[in-house]
Amino acid sequence: MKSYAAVDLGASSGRVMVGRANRDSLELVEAHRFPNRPVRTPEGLRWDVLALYAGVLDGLKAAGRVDSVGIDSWAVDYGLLDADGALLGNPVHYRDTRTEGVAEKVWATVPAAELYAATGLQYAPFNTLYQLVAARSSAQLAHARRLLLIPDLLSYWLTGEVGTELTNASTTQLIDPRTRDWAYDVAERLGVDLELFGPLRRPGDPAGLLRPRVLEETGLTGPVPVTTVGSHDTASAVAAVPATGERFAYICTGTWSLAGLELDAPVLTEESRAANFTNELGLDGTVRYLRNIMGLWLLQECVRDWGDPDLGELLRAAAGVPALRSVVDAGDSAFLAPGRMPERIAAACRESGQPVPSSPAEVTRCILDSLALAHRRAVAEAQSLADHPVDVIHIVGGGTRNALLCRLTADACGLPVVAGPAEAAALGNVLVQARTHGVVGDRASMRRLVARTQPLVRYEPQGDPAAWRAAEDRLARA
Ligand code: LFR
Repeated sequence: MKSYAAVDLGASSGRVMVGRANRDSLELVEAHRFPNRPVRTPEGLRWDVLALYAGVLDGLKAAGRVDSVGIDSWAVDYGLLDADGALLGNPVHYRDTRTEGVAEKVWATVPAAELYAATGLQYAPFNTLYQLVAARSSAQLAHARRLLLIPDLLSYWLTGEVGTELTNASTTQLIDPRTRDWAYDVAERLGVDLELFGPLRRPGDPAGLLRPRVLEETGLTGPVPVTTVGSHDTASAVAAVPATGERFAYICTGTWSLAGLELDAPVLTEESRAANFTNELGLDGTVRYLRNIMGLWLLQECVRDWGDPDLGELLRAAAGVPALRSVVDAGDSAFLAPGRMPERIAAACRESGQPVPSSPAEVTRCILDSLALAHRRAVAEAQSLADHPVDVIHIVGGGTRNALLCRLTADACGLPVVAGPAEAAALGNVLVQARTHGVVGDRASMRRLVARTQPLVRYEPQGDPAAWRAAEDRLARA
């Protein structure tokens, strides 16, 4: 069996996984996991991208013999290179505040409705477009000759070749989801130089060979190709959703919850814009029609604030707290920035006239109820906006380990939830490499392979649907 290294970088940790696949089996082993610790510098919040690259090299060394390497990470962020190909500064973190107020400036030139019609992208303050407009008069941008999204930057360091992977490029707000090419008009009107980006690449395209120096560093024997995968982690995760039919919704859980549908064409209606659904691109020209929900970030930040108590105990205690006492809007970008999360959640409850959760167990319950409620809304609205009904919800990613969240989501949505796999992004990354090398079949057979080989847990909806409806109304009135 062939071996594929999947580099998968998340907001709080990175990993190099080794996948082995053929038509009947799919195995994934962790070679190396390393922390991703953003740094608050005097200039703002930055990614420590050199530490990440060091983690990738250590991981490739630990991986041993591999037939190919694929890289995926979170979206929207980038590094700039100067004329010598050297990195200009540390990439800015998407939770940095530099884009505050920038959207309004952009909309003064290209109205929000026009921007949505042209790019299909949700409003999020961190879209690359807003970041670039925020950086417009910076010395770094003035000196930049190349802009590489995070996975493309790592790929460049590994191979010396530049490119812009399409699924991740679709999160920049500079891609037209109908043509799957650049939104030239938007870029021109907003003064964004598309020449900064390397040529577009699609999942499956070759991305170069590990450089001799990288082979030396990692002890690998060449040639080792880097294969373009869905380099947006969410695109890779959606590729590994173990759906066996067409009528499914997915929720990719982790730091974020990305809840939505896989479609053949974008939904660019005004209703869709008002509901803030995004049309990002997936494998094979598919559209990931989804909503960003704050996700387990809310809990991660609280846990950090509480001094890292045992998560298992916290969740057991939260399961015993009465349901739906207070809920917050888990889609609210007011929760985007780090810090003081328990206080911010308490304040949101107080301001909406609900009981204020005080113990960690109560706050945890409030967060999980709120996430389940946000999942319910997103799944219901996506179905109606896209006219694409579903019978099942697949939860993939780290949140599948949180049984309470999966159960609450099934109850809130009134639909069965199939949870797993937890390492969906790494599996999707491996599967695209395996497909490119002729080892597995098309998208549907990749999904069937995941369904046959990975442990999945099914949750049937229970409880009182009226209670969720009432909580939803309460939140809508707040
Ligand atoms: C998830 C994710 C989301 C994207 C957010 C920011 O890891 O990639 O899809 O909206 O991070 O990049």
